[in-house]
Amino acid sequence: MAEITIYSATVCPYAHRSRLVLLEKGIDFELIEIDLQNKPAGFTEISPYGKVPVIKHGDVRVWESAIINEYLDEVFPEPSLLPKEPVNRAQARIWIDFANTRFIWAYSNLLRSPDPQQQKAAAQELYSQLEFIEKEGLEKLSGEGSYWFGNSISLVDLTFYPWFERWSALEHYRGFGLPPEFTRLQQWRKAVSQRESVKAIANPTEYYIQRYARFAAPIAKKVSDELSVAGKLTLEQLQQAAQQGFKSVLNLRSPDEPGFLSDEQQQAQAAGLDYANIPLQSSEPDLISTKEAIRATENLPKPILIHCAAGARAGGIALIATAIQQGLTYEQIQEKAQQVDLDLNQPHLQQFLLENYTAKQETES
Ligand SMILES: N[C@@H](CCC(=O)N[C@@H](CS)C(=O)NCC(=O)O)C(=O)O
Repeated sequence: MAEITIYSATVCPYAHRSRLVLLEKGIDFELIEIDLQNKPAGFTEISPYGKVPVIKHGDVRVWESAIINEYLDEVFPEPSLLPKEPVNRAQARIWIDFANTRFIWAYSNLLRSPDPQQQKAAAQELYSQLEFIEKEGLEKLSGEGSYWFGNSISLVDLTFYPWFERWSALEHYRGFGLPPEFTRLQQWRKAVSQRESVKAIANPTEYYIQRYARFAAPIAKKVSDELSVAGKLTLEQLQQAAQQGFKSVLNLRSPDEPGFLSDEQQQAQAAGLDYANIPLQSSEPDLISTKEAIRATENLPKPILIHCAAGARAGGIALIATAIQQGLTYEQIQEKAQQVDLDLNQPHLQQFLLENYTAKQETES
């Protein structure tokens, strides 16, 4: 039986760190892959925070990647992954803390933020952190070597590296490549990427681009906690919708529209989503179908992803349903449409507004 069991997820950079430490030390371990979207029952009995990584060593359980890594370094001391001198050990811990409290935060902010202004600020923040690593870390501590502390790999290298293996996703979604002016950092990334341990579990660029799509490229506009709106969906996006926590899909396209996915219902259901198809014309208002669509928004499990071809009909229905459910005023509907960039002139929505708001305004005046 393996000495260590690690509960991990391939996509997770924190678990990646601890797997690298296990490999660098040549520890015999068993890896249990956890599907984070569908965690096994009772997982919190193993992982109190419900997160990966966690290791089991006999009766001992350790969680939090940075703590796991130090535990492994103490229990399996060869080769040592912390410098010998207390002052350098303190330095190493300062950098591990920097990774955990500052660097990862800026990195995720840039990747996850949907707002271009926030992305700009996050990119600036991340750039200054890279500069800090280059000048205060690598230039001062690496000497002639390529690793953080010179010629020997340490916990600091393995702590940061997983985010650098995933840099292609940042480049793809945010156009933020690793700045070429940080030459030490470039050299460091290359040296670490060539370690046997790193190569043994490296994933290709495409893997990260695909897996990070759900954070970096939201497929839908959120109109309320219950309703979001999208244009046409690929089969992969249907699966992403399920991963993002949607419970059902309402398709407003007619089966004879070009590009209608004939097996969308089966695919949605296979991904665990409830499904309804209520065809709505895109150019003419249609009271009966609109009512049916609104009824579907009431009956389907929430949150619902409503979609059509370009998102206009879906936007109209989502706004009508939200207006009814939340009792919105005309001004509030206008405001919401503006916030999420939806078109108020969509025919079904126009008809609803005319019937409900103009009439009301007339009786009030
Ligand atoms: N501070 C933790 C972070 C671990 C973490 O956030 N893991 C994520 C995957 S990358 C997770 O398990 N998320 C599942 C969840 O939060 O439900 C560590 O260093 O181990």
